[in-house]
Amino acid sequence: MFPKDFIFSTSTAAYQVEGAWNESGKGVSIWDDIVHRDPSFIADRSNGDTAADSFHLYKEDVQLVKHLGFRMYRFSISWPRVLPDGSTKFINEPGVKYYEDLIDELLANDIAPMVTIYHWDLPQMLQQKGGWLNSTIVDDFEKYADFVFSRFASKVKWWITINEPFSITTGYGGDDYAPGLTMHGIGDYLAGHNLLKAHARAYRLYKSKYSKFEGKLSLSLDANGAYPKDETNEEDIRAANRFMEFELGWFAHPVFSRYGNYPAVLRDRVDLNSAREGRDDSRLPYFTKDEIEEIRGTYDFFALNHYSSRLCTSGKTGPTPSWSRDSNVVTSFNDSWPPSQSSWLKVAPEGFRKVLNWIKTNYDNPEVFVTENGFSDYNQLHDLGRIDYLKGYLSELSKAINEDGCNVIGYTVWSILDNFEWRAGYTERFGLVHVDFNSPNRTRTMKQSATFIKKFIKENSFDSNENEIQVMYKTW
Ligand code: GBH
Repeated sequence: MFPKDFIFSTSTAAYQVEGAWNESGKGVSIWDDIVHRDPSFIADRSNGDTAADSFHLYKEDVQLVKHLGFRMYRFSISWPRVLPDGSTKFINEPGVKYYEDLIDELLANDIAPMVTIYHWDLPQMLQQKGGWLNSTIVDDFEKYADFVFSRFASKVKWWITINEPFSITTGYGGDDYAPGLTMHGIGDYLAGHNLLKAHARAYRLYKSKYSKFEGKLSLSLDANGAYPKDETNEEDIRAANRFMEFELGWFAHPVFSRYGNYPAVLRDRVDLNSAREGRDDSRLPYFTKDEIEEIRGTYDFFALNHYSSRLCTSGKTGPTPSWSRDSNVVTSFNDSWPPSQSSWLKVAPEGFRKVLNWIKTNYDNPEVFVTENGFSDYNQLHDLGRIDYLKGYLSELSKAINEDGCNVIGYTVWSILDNFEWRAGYTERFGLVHVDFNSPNRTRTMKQSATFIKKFIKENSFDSNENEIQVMYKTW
């Protein structure tokens, strides 16, 4: 089903699995801050203080990754674990050592590390001066990235600067994530602007200072698939494309398109709405010509996080002002799409193929690495929903590669382990491996999907799996 050198990977993020939130000199992040200050921010009032305890159990995690046959492991570095107040003035060597040990353990087991430099756990000290809203964050991030490269570039060949800038903006414009600000239609665009600049800085720094290590860099962009609500309605077709431009194009166009900068439809709509609201300036900041050039082309591959899809029709929704109001797209789900434990995640595998083709068409068929894809259950070992999901999404991925000519080089399951699912706490579980969060040693147990994926990776096909899954289903 997949090319010979295709890479299967699996992933986690620091705050979601490590725990040890105040151990060995670690500083406080915006997630540590919000879960302690406002427990009601999290569905089950839980937090990541201990999480899956991967800070202590990383060797066990590496063995699980290896056992399932993955050739790569994507994890993130906690900024405040290595630089407690965010700046390079204070380096927390025990924190640095944790990642050195993890990387060495992976390499000793023939697993390539893919390192995410920023997966949402901003040092609280930087949030105190505005976090991603303050343009000084661009320098702070560049220095942090420089530090990370200086310590790890000789061993790590795959880098993600920033995970899901779109999701990060919702922490400033929609209160979905820390820091939980609600500057709809303003804070989100400001944060997005600085996130793009920060990514570009880190990328250019690597190319000028560390290129001898020949690493590959990108930023992970999250995108839903978009279906016109009525496939025959011209306006719905335009709405679906507008949704793609607003969610994915917002960050992809400046980096991956031929001319750079924000997508025209985003620029035009936010400018127009801003003027209508009587503002002097657009809520979406402008890049200078130099900035457009600095950001354009800062990638070695396209990193895509994809989970689900939306039906799109045009119409007003959300507060004024807001990103959703600006998009003029109303989204919904098709009733026929099977649910997961997450309200935002319905199973629509063809949407995956659509997104891959959209990237191929719009950005000149770049190399794509799928850096996240996965399904949430509700604390199960017999996770047949996840097996169906993976089957569906892997099939569509193989069609995108083999029939459509999309240049996809790797695929990552989110996640190897059940972990702290941000605002959902431990109520939504994405692991191939179950974690007992009530046991002091955070017992790990393989779910049925772990057996499924192991066999699939080994045989590069579902064929023999088919029978086995049915047999397993019967025994249970
Ligand atoms: C990823 O985000 C993250 O990178 C990862 O850390 C996370 O654990 C995983 O997916 C599963 O969530 O509730 O309607 O406001 C995926 C993209 C975007 C999905 C924001 C949830 C909130 C939608 N996410 N979205 S809603």
